[in-house]
Amino acid sequence: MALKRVESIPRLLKRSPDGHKGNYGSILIIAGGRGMAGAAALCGASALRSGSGLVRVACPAEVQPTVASFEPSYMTYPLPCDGEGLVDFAASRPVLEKLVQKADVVAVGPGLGESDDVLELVRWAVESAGKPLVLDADALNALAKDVGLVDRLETPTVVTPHPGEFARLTGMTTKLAKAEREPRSAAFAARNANLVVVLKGGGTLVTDGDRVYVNTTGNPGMATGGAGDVLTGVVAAMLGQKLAAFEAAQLAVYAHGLAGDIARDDSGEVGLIAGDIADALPDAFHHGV
Ligand code: NPW
Ligand code: AMP
Ligand code: MG
Repeated sequence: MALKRVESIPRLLKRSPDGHKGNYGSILIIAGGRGMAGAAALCGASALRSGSGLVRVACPAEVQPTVASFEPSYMTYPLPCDGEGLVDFAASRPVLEKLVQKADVVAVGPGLGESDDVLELVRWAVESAGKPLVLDADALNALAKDVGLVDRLETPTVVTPHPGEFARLTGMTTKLAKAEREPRSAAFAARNANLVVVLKGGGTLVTDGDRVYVNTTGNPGMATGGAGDVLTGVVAAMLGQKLAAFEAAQLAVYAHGLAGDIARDDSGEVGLIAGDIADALPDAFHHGV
């Protein structure tokens, strides 16, 4: 059956005068690793800049002071890690079990690195967290090792692969993932009614298998390390503000691209870095969404 094309952009509800931080989403981000503290920080800061009420970043203990030093407005939690700065899942599980109880949304992946423990972490998030999920980057690389997990998703879940990650997830070449973006991403999303796929790149696609949205914002200046880690935080923030998964993903990619366009208008494409996108998010939400 043909995909229904969606063009209108959902909006966030206007904030109530007596709103408080508990109303706008408690986000748990599990991210970061040796040399990739920035991925966790960009994700956490972007969730805050997209309206989240509270953001908690759980990251390997080795990088926690660094992640904390980037931004005072989120909380950070050290996770036991191995000698390489990678999450030790068995030792981290009790910490994560406590944190997840306080969370409305859980985002997993940016900068976690690759290890068997990341797959254990993703299994736990899918099978036990019981909260809407955003899976990105190394969470997707882990998922690729046990892709049948997507058939067991029981909570709304947004996956945000770039074409390379999508190719790993589906076992196809990056070339094919790019050439057949719509049917391939829609077929993957159709595996589970809880699953929404955001296939990134110029003209990012959002699909739940029935509907597709093709993003109209963004520019090639956003082809810069960390831009995707920013998006993960934005998607989590939209879910935390009570949008359903498809609409959350749609608004997130639109606002993220718009922030990239605002940053580009300020300083051009060449020197644009991911932090500029995060910094432009408030403007995107204030003036453009
Ligand atoms: P190629 O070369 O074209 O065949 P990886 P990553 C492909 C963290 N980061 N269209 C492309 O393949 C992340 O969060 C941390 C087509 C490319 O070589 C992850 O945890 C940062 N192909 C980790 O690093 C900032 C595309 O995929 C390959 C494509 C690894 O993430 C950086 C690279 O992908 C980074 O975000 C496209 N649009 N985009 C930090 N400051 O801490 C990508 N590809 O191997 O998954 O590596 O995306 O850099
Ligand atoms: P990642 O590869 O995970 O860092 O994600 C890159 C982010 O930048 C995604 O949100 C992409 O959609 C966006 N991006 C990368 N290249 C372009 C492009 N040429 N045009 C628009 N957006 C892009
Ligand atoms: Mg990425």
